Amino acid sequence: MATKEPGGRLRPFVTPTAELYVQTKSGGFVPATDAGSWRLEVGGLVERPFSLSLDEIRALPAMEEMRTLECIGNPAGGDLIGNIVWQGTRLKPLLERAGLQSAADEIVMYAADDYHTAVPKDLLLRDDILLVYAMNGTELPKDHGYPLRISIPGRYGQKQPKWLTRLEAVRGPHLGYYEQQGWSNEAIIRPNSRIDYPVDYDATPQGELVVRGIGMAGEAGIESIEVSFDDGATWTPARLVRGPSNLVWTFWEARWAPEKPARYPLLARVSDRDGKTQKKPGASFSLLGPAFPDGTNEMHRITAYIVPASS
Ligand SMILES: Nc1nc2c(c(=O)[nH]1)N[C@H]1C(S)=C(S)[C@@H](COP(=O)(O)O)O[C@H]1N2
Ligand SMILES: [Mo]
Repeated sequence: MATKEPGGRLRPFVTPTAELYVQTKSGGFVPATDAGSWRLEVGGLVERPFSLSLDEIRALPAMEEMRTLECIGNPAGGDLIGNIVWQGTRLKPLLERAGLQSAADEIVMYAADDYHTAVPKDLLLRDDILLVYAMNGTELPKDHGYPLRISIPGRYGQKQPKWLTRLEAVRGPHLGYYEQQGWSNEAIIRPNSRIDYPVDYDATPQGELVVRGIGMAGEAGIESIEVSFDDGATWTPARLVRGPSNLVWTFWEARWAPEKPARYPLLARVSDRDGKTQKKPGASFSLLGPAFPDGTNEMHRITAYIVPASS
């Protein structure tokens, strides 16, 4: 199963590592991390601080899970999203080994590039928080966080540091690198979707088309994805191809036979199982884009440019 992307290439359900977007605060800068001397420290308000080498982490019980990663700055229809099979180990036993003091309410995650961000300690104590050392079956590449990153369900990438070096239990609130600049401190994934085919303004011959795209919601999961061929006046339910869990994007498709050659405004919208849905793109202007500060729930709008079949 694959959707068309600009240029007509097939988009695979699992994103090849080389095609995953890279989002790093200091542009292309990648901190030098020497696996021999690198350690993960667990400290702060804990009973028993300790640190582990990469080999010690790799020796812990391994687990793997497919999860979609998305940037809070991803605009409607954007490419700052990908779906990866991550390999690593569960964090929870390590936090239990350290013993969080009751005074701690947040855990700050520090990284080798001086990135930092914090989450409530109860979130990191969940069973499904992963320390990740491989993606799609191979060691993390340098730009994706070698040697270690963290995977936290339901949150945008902002809350999931690459090049992780230290977990520090604190009495919060601790505002992280992006949070200090006004980005959401929750960074919870909002319902979002993209239309991949037809391609915005690409001359598309009239006929029966299979309109395709992706949808993503938070942990609530996707209830429905609908597409409109008349800028939201009427909606058609799309057929969904779901991943193995709510943490994975959903592919969607809908058949459409445009009546005549014309330009049609297409919209797609996700509704999640908590009743949240997407809103029509507005005219509001923000210097940092419509995704600031909470991530966008605006629908992706494209113009399907339908031309006579013979041309
Ligand atoms: N250390 C560190 N971790 C980081 C970042 C960063 O700049 N430094 N950027 C975050 C953001 S905003 C996103 S969206 C994801 C992107 O991960 P990727 O580059 O592997 O796609 O990494 C997150 N983890
Ligand atoms: Mo991001």
